[in-house]
Amino acid sequence: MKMTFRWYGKDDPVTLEKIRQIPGVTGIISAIYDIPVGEAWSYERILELKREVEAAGLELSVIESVPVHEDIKLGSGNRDLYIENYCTTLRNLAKAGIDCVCYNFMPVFDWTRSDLAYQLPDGSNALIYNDETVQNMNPLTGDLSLPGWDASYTKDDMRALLEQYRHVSEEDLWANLKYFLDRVIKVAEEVRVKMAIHPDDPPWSIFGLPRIITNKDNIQRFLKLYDSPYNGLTLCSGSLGVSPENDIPDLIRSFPGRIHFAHVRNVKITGAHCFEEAAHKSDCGSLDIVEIMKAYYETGFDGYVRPDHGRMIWGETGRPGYGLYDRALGAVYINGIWETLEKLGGNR
Ligand SMILES: [Mn+2]
Repeated sequence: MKMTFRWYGKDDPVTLEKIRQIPGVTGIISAIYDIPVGEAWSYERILELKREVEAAGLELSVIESVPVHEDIKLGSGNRDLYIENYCTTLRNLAKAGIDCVCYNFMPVFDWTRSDLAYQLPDGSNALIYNDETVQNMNPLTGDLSLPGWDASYTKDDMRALLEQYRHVSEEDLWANLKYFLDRVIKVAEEVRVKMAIHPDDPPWSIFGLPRIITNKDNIQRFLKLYDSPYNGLTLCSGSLGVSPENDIPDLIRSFPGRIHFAHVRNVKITGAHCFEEAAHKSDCGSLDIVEIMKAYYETGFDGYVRPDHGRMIWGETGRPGYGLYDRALGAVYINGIWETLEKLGGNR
C-alpha cells in the first residue's frame, strides 16, 4: 500500500511542503486543472507537474482525474476526437512514468451535496447530503452546492446539456461507456497505465440523470465490459458506503487485482438517501474502517490509497472536503491500522 494525498496544484492552500510533513505520506494525487476537458495533455505540461511534486520530495502517484468529455458520455458529437485525445493523454502520462489514472463516468455533475459546511455537534463542519434538498435544487438556477462544479457552464449551456441527456437511458450510458473502454483500455494496456473508474457519488440518480457505477452487480458488469487488469477501479468507501446495500469489505474481496486506487473515508448514514461525511475513525460513522483495511491487507492490495474528504476542524477554511488537518488525521489513522495488520501478520 502506498499512502498518498490529494493536492490541487499551485493555488491549493494545502501546500506540498505541508503534505510532506504528514507521517507516512509519500505520494501526491493531482491533475492539470487548466486544460479544457477533451483536449490532450502535452508531455511538457505533465513533466512540469511531476517535477514540481518531486522538487518537494514527493512522488506524483495517480492522476485524479483525466476528465471524460460529455460528448463521450452522451455518445454523440465529437466523441471520437475526444477519445483520441484521451488516448494521447494516456500515452504522454505513461511517457512521464505515471501508471494509474482515476476518472469517472457521471453525467454532468460530479460529487453532489446539499450543504458543504454543515455544523456537527463538536463544532467542526462537514459536507452532508439530504436527498430531498438536492432533488429540489434547480441546476438551471445554479443554487447547487457542488465542490466539483464547473462554473464555466452558462445557464443556456446547462439547459442544452440537460436536454441532450433526456434521451440517454441507463442502457445508453452503459453502451457509451463500453465504446469508450474498447478504445481507451487497448491503449492503457499498451502503455501500461491502469485505468481506475471512480464510483458515482452518491450512488443513485440525481436530477433524473442516469448513474451506473453504483453497486456490486453494476461493478461486476463494468469489469466484464473489458476484461483486463487495466480496466480497474478506484474503490471509494465513502461514495459506495452511503448505500447500506454496499458492503465495502465484501466489495474489496470480490475484485482482487482490479482495485488500483483506494479512497478511504467514513460516512454516517442518517436516513434513506441521507448522510453526513464523518471523521475517518470507525465509531464516528457507519463504516468499519478496520474491516475495510483488513480486506485490503488480506487480499494483498499493493496499490495507492488516500484519505478521502475530511471535515473542517481547528478553524481551518478552504476547499470543502479538502482541508489539511482532518485528512492528515485520516492518513495517520489508516497507516496505524495498516502497520498493526502488518506487524500482527497472519492471513495473507
Ligand atoms: Mn472518492
